[in-house]
This record gives sequence, C-alpha cells and structure tokens, in this order.
Amino acid sequence: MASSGSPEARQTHGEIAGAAAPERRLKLYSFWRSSCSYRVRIALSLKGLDYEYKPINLLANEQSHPEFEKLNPMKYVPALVDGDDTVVVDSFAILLYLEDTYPQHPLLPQDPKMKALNIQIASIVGSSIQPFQNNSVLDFIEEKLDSQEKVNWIQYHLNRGFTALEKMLKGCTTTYATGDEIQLGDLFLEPQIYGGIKRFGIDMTNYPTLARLHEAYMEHPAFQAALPERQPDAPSSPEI
Ligand SMILES: N[C@@H](CCC(=O)N[C@@H](CS)C(=O)NCC(=O)O)C(=O)O
Repeated sequence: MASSGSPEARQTHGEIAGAAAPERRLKLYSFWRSSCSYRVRIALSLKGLDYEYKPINLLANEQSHPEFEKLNPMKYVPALVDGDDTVVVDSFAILLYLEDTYPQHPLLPQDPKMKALNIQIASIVGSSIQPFQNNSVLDFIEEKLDSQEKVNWIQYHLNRGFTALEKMLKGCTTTYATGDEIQLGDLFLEPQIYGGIKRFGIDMTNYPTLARLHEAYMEHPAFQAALPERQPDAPSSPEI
C-alpha cells in the first residue's frame, strides 16, 4: 500500500500531480486494471462526484497491507471512504451506497422488471464471471497446472457468462443494455467486456449485442474517464 505521504498516494483523480490538492470527501481505493474498481469509477464519474484516487497495487500485494486490511478485511479493491466515518467495501455495496447518498443520475429504474434486469446483470457479472478471474484464483491455477490451463479457465468462464448475457439481452435495441440511460447493469457489463477483449482475448464476434454495447460505452465520457489506462496508477504503456 502506498504510504500516505508518498506522491502516488497523494495523487488526485483528474488533477495534475504535484499541484496542491484540497482534502476530498470521497476517497476511492482502486487498482487501475481492476474491473470491480472500474465499475465504481464509472458511477463516480456519471454522478459528477469528485474523489481522491488511492492506488492499491494488487501486483505488489498491497491489498494485504495491514493498513488496507483495516478498511477491507477481505483484502480486495475497491473500497470507498466517505467523510470521516463511512467505509464501504465491495463494488455492489458501494454502488448502492452512492445511489442512496448521491441520487443524481439514478442507476436503478423504478420499474420492477427493469430494476430486476439490472440487478440480474450485475449479479451475473459480479458472482458468476469476475470471481473466476481474480488474481488469487489465476495464480493458484497457474501454480498447480500451467499458464495454458489458466487461459483455458478464464476463457471458459468468460464465454459461459457472455453467452448467457448475450441471450438475455438479445433483441435489445436501446442505446445501453437496459434503456437509453446508463444504469447499474451497464456499470458491471463494460468493465467485464473490456477485460474480456483487452486482457483475456475473447472473440466478441460471438456476442454481437455485447460488442455493440461496448462501442456505445466507449463513446461515453463517464466510461472514458474511468478507463484503466487513464488512471493515475496505470503504467505508461499498460499491458491490460
Ligand atoms: N465482490 C467484490 C470483489 C472484489 C475483487 O475481487 N477485487 C479484485 C480486483 S477486481 C481484487 O482486489 N483482487 C485481489 C486478489 O485477488 O488478491 C467486489 O465487487 O468489489
């Protein structure tokens, strides 16, 4: 974990490093490449919330640093700190907290069926796809088997999840997955699609609806601002 006095830890989202920064109310502990952090960055951006970016380098195991463990005993990013006394961990919980606390640009529709569809998409990505690609899981497979089996494992789970999502969204003609406004489901979908394409070599021609949505997300400023390679802790030529 970057020490609180390090230049890296002081770097603030959207700000020129080195400039004096006012204390931000919201702090996001994030890793540039983390899809779970990416979800929250999109929401913060959509809701127009300024925040301090606190980098946690997962490749250096900073999530296991005792200082970070006090914030999130699960030792995962993201974690959100709001003011002096609110800590929320787990991207789903953070998104619902932001929704209740900062209602501008609502993430959930009122209509029960559409609300359920959003939660369903979020839950499929969050519970049935992303956990299979976590570093701890991938490292274990690589160690016990080999790197090819690791790739097979990721691609199997991503293709399984994408096949289900593609079927669920078949016939979707709206700009985004559940309407013409960005909603919760979109915040889970795009980081997973992005990782599938950039990091795990998934062929999106099998998923025309997801591929079309990906194009739409890439044109939206909130998604652009949240992109992994645009984060302060991304390496200069990032290999996603
Ligand atoms: N359900 C959690 C999962 C968080 C999670 O898996 N975070 C990953 C990055 S996307 C992580 O911190 N991995 C560290 C590790 O595997 O040790 C959430 O949605 O926030």
